[in-house]
This record gives sequence, C-alpha cells and structure tokens, in this order.
Amino acid sequence: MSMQITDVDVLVTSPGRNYVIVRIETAGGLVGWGDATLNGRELAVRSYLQDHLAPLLLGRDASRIGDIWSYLYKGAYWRRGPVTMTSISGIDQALWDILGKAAGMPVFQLLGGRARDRLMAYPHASGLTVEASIASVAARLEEGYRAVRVQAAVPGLLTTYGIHRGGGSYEPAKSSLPEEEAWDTPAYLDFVPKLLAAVRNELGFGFNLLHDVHHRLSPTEAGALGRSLEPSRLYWMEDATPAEDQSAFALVRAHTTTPLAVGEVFNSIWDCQQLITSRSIDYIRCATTHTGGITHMRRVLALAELYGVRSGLHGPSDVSPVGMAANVHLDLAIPNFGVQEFMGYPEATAEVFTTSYRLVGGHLEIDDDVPGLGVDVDLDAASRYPYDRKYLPVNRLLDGSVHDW
Ligand code: EZ4
Ligand code: CO
Repeated sequence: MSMQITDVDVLVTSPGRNYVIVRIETAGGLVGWGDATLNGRELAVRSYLQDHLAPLLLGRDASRIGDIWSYLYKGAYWRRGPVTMTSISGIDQALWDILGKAAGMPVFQLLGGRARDRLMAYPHASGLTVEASIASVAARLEEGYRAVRVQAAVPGLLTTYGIHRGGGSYEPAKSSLPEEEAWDTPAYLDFVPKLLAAVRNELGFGFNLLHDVHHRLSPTEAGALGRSLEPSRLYWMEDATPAEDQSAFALVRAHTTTPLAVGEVFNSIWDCQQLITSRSIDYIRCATTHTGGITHMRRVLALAELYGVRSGLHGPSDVSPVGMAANVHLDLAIPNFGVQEFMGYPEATAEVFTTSYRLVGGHLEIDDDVPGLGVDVDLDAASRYPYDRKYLPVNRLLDGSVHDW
C-alpha cells in the first residue's frame, strides 16, 4: 500500500468552541487526523499549516514520521514557539494515526502496548462560594472520579480564573475580544488555604485534590502558599509561578513539600529541561497538541521518567478530542503516568468527533481493536460550525497593571 502523502487539509470548526484539525491522506487511501488547536490564535496555526507545511509534505512517505518531524523542526530554522510546535504536532498526530491504520493497531500498541488498564482522570470543580465548591467536588466524587481540581471565586473579586459567573460549565475563551479580569494576590493568598482546608474537612482525604494557581504568584508567594497548603495534602499545586522562569521553581520547591505541576504553556523539551533535571517539579503538564505531537512528547516523558517526574497532561476543552486521544495513547503506554486532566467538551463537539476512548466513572478507557488514534471527524457536521473568534481573558491588578493570567 502506498504511504505517499497526497493531500493535507486544515479544518477550523467551532462546535461550542474553536478547533484546528489536520487531515492527511495517502495514495493508498488512508486518512490520518491530528489536532492543532491553539486557543485564541487558531488562524495563525491554520496559515502555518496550510501556507508553509502542506507544500513540504506532498509526495513524502507518511511512515517516515521521525524524519518528517526533524525536517519540519530543524528545517524551519526558526525553532519552537507555540504556533510552530502546535502545527508540527497536528502533522505528527495525523502521521501516527496513519501508521496505526496501516499496521491495523491502535497507536498505544506502536508505543509499546498497555502499561495499565485505564487512566485516572481529573475534572474541574468550582463554585461562587466555598460551600458551592465543596458541593461541586462532592458531585464529581459521586460520578466516580478519584481526583478533582477545585477552584472558587475569591471573595471581593468580581472574576476569578476557573469560575463561571452565571452557573453552567466554565470555558476560558468566551468573548470576541478579551474580557478583563481583576486580581488581588493578598485576597487570594488569604482565601485559598481556607478553601482547600474546608474541602478536606467536609470530604476527607480519600481522594486526590488538585488546585491551579494559573501563573499568578512570585516564587516566594508560591513557596509560602505551598507551605500553608501542606495540611490539605494536595496531589499538586499547578502553575504556581509564570512558567517560563524555570529556575523559579527550585525556589518554590525549597520552601514546600506540596507537589508541583507545570507545563501547559510549554511547547518543547527545552522548556522542561531544567525543571525536570533539577527535580524542581513532580508532574509535567504539556499537551501533546502543543508540544510537537507524539514524537516529541514521548521524549519529554522519557526524560521525566529518569528524574521521577510523572505525567499530568493538559486536557482542557481547547485540546480537541483528537488531541485528547493522542494524550490517552501516550498515557496508556508510558511507565510514569500520573493523571490525565479531562475537562469535558461542549455538547455539540460530539456531533463532529467520535473517539475510541471514553470516560467510565472517573477513568478513561480505550478500545483495543480500533487502529490508529481511534478518532473520526464528521466533515458535514464540522461545516455547520464555522470559526468563531474567541479570546482568552486578560488579567489586571486592582491598580490597573497587566498581570499574568
Ligand atoms: O486556562 O486551556 O489546567 N487547565 C487550564 C486551562 C487553560 C486553558 C487555556 O486555553 O489551566 O483551563
Ligand atoms: Co492549568
């Protein structure tokens, strides 16, 4: 069967939120799907793929995945960056999908086979008050989850990351121009230890509890917060400080035994190198979709294993079901799996995407007999949901200064 690439298409569709999807076809008639969704910058990725990568791929052998990866990465001269690496990831996922279909095997088999039967997943819980947040965590535990991330509105602030004001599910990119949020570090630092202690007090310690700081603290503030959260025994404190400052995490680490997780905004192994090799973190959180695809992520995860760092791959609604499938195949095969974030999807997403993985209670399970990534994309359904410009919020301190979001 000819593995020559004959077609590369990019689809932008918005069934509830925007997704960028790559479709590669071979002369032998195999079709591979990849996720290249970059929340709030979708059209830049589409152009990178359509205008700059597609012409390089036509006629190539789709089974030379590593060579194509290096060609796109080294051949660009301009390395790394979210737009470049998300684009390469979309191509890479589609090529793994094709290879699996050619072999008649799910991608996790090509990666070495199952290292576990199912994956512990964690959803988000939140509320406008401590009581509502506790009820939200309790509802998630009732659904069968063994790990839950909790956020709550900080008293005195009009908006808080992770909280939906009007009820319903939280979606970070929701307006056609960025919304502005307000942030006050002292109010947050005063509130969060009380929130997490209240959750433990009501619901006990028999499940994994997570919290996302979303890059808002200095290293000393984060160290102090981590220390004050120690009695609540978190599974992790996420994104304690702005992630690009790798050495900051050593400082946080020196002041607390609360486990640290970071990486959702990273796009290459170089972003993680110092964090992992200095043992400054416990969990690495890159998404396969933003970090060069399966080819690159398995290197990140192998480096992490060497230093006792486990996976906690990013799984928000802005990683499409295709990218989530790529996460799931990797999670299943690696030795150092920790947990998989699973935020869930807007309802209409299911009209466009079908997957061979599914949520059962609080775990992700995947079929053994569906080759490739096990995803399908309904193009007619996708065309009913055209691109709909949406931005993530921008954050300001109470004095009006722009702050990390
Ligand atoms: O804000 O994916 O842990 N999850 C998160 C996400 C991110 C969004 C940004 O696009 O922090 O909700
Ligand atoms: Co996060």
